Amino acid sequence: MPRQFFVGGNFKMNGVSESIASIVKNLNAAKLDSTTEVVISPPAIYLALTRELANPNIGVAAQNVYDKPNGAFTGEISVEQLRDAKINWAVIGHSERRVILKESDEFIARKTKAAVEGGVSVILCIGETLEEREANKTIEVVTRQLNAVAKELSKEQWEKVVIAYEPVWAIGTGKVATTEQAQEVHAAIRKWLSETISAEAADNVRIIYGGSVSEKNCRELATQPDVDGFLVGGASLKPAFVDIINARI
Ligand code: G2H
Repeated sequence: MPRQFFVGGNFKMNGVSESIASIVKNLNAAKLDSTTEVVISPPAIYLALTRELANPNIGVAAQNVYDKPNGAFTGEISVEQLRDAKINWAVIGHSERRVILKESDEFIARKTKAAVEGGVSVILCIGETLEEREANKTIEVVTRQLNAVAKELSKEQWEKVVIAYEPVWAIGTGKVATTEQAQEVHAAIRKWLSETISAEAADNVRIIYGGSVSEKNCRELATQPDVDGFLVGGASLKPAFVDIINARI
């Protein structure tokens, strides 16, 4: 079976109830490619509102989750609390959290495990910085980030993960990876899945691209054999998000 195209909208720390409700209502009313899985990720405080307003075919993701089940962890949200709010997805390991909040590969791996074991699917973000790309370390870096997660997950649990390759130098910069650059890294990630996890995981796990995806560049990126969709930041707040969801029609 072909992998289902996947488009995530990462609102980051943007929006208030009125603007988020308006984005969701526009999505509800739009004609979306029914073969594409759509998941939107508002700030935590608007998760319940978004879940309540969004059509059932639109998934909702938290932008983070903690690796412990409960306790004295001020400011954190558990997997059980997400499930209680009917949130079935979490973005984990976004570079903004890796870089600004100093989240380690191991911490991200533990959070991924906690989410998957608790029934929350994961959009796992990986990617290299400009310095790492210029030092020809792209594959080494994404492999290191994936190996940390592989230590925590069983082979079967990878079916609950969507891998988002997001080169840090392309995030919010307007500088998108070329189709060749994206395809090259996605193919290397699929080879890693095949060699490290299983042939099934290589066939089934979606590898999506993130970093300045827009309605202008999405169609060409979507033609690449190992690009199974997108994680969209800035453009997910705009009407153009619908065009990105519909990149293949
Ligand atoms: C990368 C992406 C969404 P943007 O962070 O995760 O954001 O599309 O704004 O580069």
